[in-house]
Amino acid sequence: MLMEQTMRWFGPNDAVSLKDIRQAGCSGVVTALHHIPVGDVWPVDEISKRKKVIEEEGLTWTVIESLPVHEDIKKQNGGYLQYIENYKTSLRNVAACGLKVVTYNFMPILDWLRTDVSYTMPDGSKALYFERSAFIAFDLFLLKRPGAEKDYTEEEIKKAKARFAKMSEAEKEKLFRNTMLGLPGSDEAFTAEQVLTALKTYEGINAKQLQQHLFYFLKQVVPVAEECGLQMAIHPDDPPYPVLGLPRVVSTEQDALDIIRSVPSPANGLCFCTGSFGARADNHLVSMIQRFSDNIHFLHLRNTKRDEEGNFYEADHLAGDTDMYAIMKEVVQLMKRRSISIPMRPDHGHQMLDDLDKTTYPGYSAIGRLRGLAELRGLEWGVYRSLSPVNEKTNFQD
Ligand code: DNO
Repeated sequence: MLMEQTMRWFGPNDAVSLKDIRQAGCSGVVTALHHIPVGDVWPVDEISKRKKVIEEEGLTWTVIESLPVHEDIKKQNGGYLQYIENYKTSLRNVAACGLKVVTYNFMPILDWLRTDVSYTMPDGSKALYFERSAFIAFDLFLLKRPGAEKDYTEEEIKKAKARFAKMSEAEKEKLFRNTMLGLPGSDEAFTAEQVLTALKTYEGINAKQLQQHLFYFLKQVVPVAEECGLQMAIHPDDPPYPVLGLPRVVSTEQDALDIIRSVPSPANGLCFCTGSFGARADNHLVSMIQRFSDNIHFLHLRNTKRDEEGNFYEADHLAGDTDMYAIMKEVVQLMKRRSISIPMRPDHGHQMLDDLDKTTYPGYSAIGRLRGLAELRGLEWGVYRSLSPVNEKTNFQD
């Protein structure tokens, strides 16, 4: 079996249409009800309405990305018990509508973070970039997070100061805007006040506690997911280490192992994002896929190129530090062994060609993702055929 090929779609307001996604060669989309406030129940009629729109275009709603977890659940305060109940109801509702995979993350306050969402590559396309010195400069001199200096070495602070001193006002403004992008699917950027206030609410919550809060949440919701035939898939932290003094609990192989062991169940799994896990040199992706093979319910395939200073940019899908051939081979073998098809999406893509003049959500322009998907699809097909008897399959579309 081959992977189920999908793309993320941000809903009816997305500049990339369902038709575009279908023409890129996808059979499904990955989406969410972004208009429902985080923590509220997803009602059956809203889910079925969205599902119908997708199916009318000849696609399936393959994965929910994301059913977001309310901040109170992460902090175990305020209305967290009610929010967990709401989450369970949403799970039951999405299952009743025939959906199967639910992605979520447990990153405090923010989702993925970059310092530059239009970093120019040598070929003129634009990539997402995380530059450590620029990030430290943002933290110290733009956000002005109280106590931030404690998180960095003297050397790092010196470099960040020098980096900041060389920035023009426009560059500073861009750094601020890019770092404070809102949550996926939202056009509303964070303000410094919002982030500083939210950061305060995490004071006193260390990684151990955040992990306990995650396990508590999983103990509550995984049995419900299992009972209604759903697979939960936690997305790793991006970048996979602490930022802005916030704890992180989904960054390493050990983190993933602890999560899976906290509630052993086929419903308790991972969204295996090669881009997020791959931004750390100590995450050995192929052996992680082998180790977690029974619990990988969704794949984000993407590549990053790191340097010794902790900077990374998003490389072409087959370039960068991650050996995509080795990953693909492992996944193809895993799917053969388990007789399953795992949904996959090319995660992010460079902004290129006609898309350079369009406004799309950073990382989610159509043509760059189409390129990534096409390369990954060809790679998968080549690996699949090379591991199959010659007469087993002759055509990709069969
Ligand atoms: C970034 C995405 C993440 C992901 C969430 C899952 O492009 O992979 O935003 O959707 O973290 O909850």
